[in-house]
Amino acid sequence: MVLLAGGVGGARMAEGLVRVLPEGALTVIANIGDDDTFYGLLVCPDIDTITYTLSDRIDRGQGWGVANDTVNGLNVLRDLGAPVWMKLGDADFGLHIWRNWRMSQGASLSEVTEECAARFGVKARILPATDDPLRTKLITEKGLLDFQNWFVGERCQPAVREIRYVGAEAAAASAAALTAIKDADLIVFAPSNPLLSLEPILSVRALRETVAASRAPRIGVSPLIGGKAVKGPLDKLLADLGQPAGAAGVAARYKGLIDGFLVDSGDVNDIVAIEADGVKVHATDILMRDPVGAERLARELLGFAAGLG
Ligand code: GDP
Ligand code: FO1
Ligand code: CA
Repeated sequence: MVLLAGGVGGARMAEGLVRVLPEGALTVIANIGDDDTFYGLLVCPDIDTITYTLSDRIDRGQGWGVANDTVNGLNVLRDLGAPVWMKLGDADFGLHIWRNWRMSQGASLSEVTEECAARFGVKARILPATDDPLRTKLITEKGLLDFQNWFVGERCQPAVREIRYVGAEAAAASAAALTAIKDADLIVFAPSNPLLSLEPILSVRALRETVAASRAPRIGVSPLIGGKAVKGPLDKLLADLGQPAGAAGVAARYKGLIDGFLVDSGDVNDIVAIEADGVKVHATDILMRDPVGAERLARELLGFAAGLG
């Protein structure tokens, strides 16, 4: 089974699925559009959020970073006059140093991601969408901003006019990710941000084409409940860009790529529009309050998929 995933929404869905599926059955294909370099170190927030969640290292309150992490390293960087708006904790720095060390020895991002997951005892395969650079950039009222600059540095405030996935056209899909999609008997679109997490993955042409051609059931989960994001800027972003809102707006973005879509029980008014596109809808409680709630949603998703199959 394949899960296309961003950070927090993707990681929660992954956590539910690993609790239900046989060990080794889940491959998570992660967004790398959020990646950036800090102090010369490549940082991969979505891969790391998934890895930390599935290894139970995650700071659950925050949704990213390592639980109970300290910021001694960052404080030294501040004393030295470096910019410190990105809160990289000490334990998190350990992973970034290791990743960069392994890559300086010639390992690919796919290799280090899989190696890290194995060492941390993650019971799923985690793969970046591509080993090539692919960066989300936003054209805003304040000019062109790198993703983390807009998201963390500017707290998502500057209105966004356009989103670009720089490097997508030249990026080759991860070979392992392509094989996983081809072999999958179920493809799930996590309740991730479509614009900032899943569309960067799908901007890698071969990945999109392989999902489009798959005969397996393909199911999305809405990241919006009552038109509002559970967390993050998705609702504001859709409004800024003048894009269709709500669960139906998200489902429409995946037209031709999904066969089924999970919406919240309160969003039954969206069902007619989604089913008009030939997508079957299942309405339920789609909020994952904790790992047990995520497991419950994963079971419902698998039951819905079996009915579509
Ligand atoms: P990010 O990379 O950390 O921003 O995470 P993702 O792109 O994977 O997920 C962000 C989206 O997850 C947001 O739009 C949230 O609304 C959505 N989300 C977070 N938690 C939940 C949840 O429990 N249920 C659902 N349905 N969506 C969620
Ligand atoms: N998000 C924040 O809002 N503020 C931070 O200081 C921050 C630091 C950070 C460090 C490591 C990491 O892996 C993620 C971090 N995030 C932070 C989250 C990051 O911006 C993600 O890209 C978001 O989930 C948005 O997709
Ligand atoms: Ca992200």
